[in-house]
Amino acid sequence: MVIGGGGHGKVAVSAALAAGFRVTAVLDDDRALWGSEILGIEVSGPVTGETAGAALGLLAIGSNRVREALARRLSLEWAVVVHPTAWVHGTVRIGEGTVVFAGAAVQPDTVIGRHAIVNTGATVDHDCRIGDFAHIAPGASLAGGVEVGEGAFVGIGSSAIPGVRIGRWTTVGAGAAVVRDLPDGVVAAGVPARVLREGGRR
Ligand code: JB2
Repeated sequence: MVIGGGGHGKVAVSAALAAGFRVTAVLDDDRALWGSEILGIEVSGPVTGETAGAALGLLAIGSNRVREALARRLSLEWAVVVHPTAWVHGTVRIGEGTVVFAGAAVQPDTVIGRHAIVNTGATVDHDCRIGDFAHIAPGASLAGGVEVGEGAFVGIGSSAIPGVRIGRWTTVGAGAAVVRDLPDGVVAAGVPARVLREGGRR
């Protein structure tokens, strides 16, 4: 059961199917989507414990805050989905509900939390720590030993040098280069990345 019938849901369904899961339904609260299909699978709703039933679930909504809220509200068993073209070393630990999309690479001894996203073609080097509900966007590159806090969003094509810490619920803009630690809850962008705004959340 994939929860989220938007763009992220579509990529999540494709990854789940490629990984060999049987996707029986896509749930969404948006009535306008009910009866439509994602990759041949019907979208229905609303999103409740009852509609999800006893299925193995996957939260497939890009917003880190929304995934966090739904994970608290729904008590399902959550799938871990790794696209078959992603390369994940055997020592990597991945929390429930996390997805690793096509072409991503995750190197030894990295730990990824729950309901996180390692998006298409992202690379996560050795000994990284990625928190619950974090999102490493397509093509982003984390060097060894990088820490990404809970709920942080690391934007498309950005990079982080070895050992830096990206704070909880912090947003890193597209193409940014993180060369020093970023505090919790900020928006940072640029090369090198500078804090643009305090209190950023997504
Ligand atoms: O609070 C919510 C909520 N907010 C949005 N509760 C519940 N139950 N559902 C919510 N949604 C649902 O998530 C909406 O009804 C909508 O169908 C879906 C979000 O779809 P959308 O296409 O707007 O975004 P997305 O999250 O699937 O994809 C975004 O993030 C991805 C990572 C896009 O920016 C994609 O391009 C991106 N790849």
